Amino acid sequence: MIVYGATLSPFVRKTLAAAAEKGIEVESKPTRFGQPDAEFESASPFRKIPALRDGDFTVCDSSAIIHYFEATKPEPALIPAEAKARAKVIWFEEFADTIVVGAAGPMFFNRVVAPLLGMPGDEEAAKKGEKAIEPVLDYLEAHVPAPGGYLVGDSLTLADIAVASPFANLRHLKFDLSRWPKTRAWTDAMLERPSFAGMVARESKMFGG
Ligand SMILES: N[C@@H](CCC(=O)N[C@@H](CS)C(=O)NCC(=O)O)C(=O)O
Repeated sequence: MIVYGATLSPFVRKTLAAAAEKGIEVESKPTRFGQPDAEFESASPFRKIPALRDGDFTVCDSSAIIHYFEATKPEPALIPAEAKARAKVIWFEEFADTIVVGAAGPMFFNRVVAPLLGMPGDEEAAKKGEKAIEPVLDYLEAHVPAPGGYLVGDSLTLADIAVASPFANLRHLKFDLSRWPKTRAWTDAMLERPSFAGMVARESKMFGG
């Protein structure tokens, strides 16, 4: 199986971490921004990352790909069967993908990605992200468990993976989390899991870390 897209994307990182936690072997294939790539585009018609190829089968979107992993290799389950737990997991995933990334994304794109691509960053948009993330972090501070614990139930789920993933981007941004110590401790512990650690270390090297 091939997963297309650079791990700097929180959606790609989330997908690769989910594969690793489930013991699914995938080849990670970064795509080049703005460069035509027929193989990738046949898996992702709107050029969004991540996309997946499994033989003749292709699909894009991190959630769709992770559901494919879950259906093809049910154990260990990252999406619980029990109704309330499943609903909470999907909520945390949605919260991470839209609310956390919605605030962290403009900071990361305009302060990190744009300079890497030789483009001017939009500092106004980055500053809006900085303001927007404060209530998001306040919410998480009230919900995260102690380091090593889980957001839903007593085992690792997609909720933990999805919420932790964009915190690697905040780390690359050197975003100061000292006002949210529980969130910082829990996300640091999550990003130290073998499913994330190697990826995040390779990314950090790009920024001299
Ligand atoms: N809902 C999608 C979001 C994917 C997404 O927006 N990826 C961004 C990178 S973080 C992307 O491909 N951006 C390039 C573009 O919009 O052209 C998912 O979960 O995979």
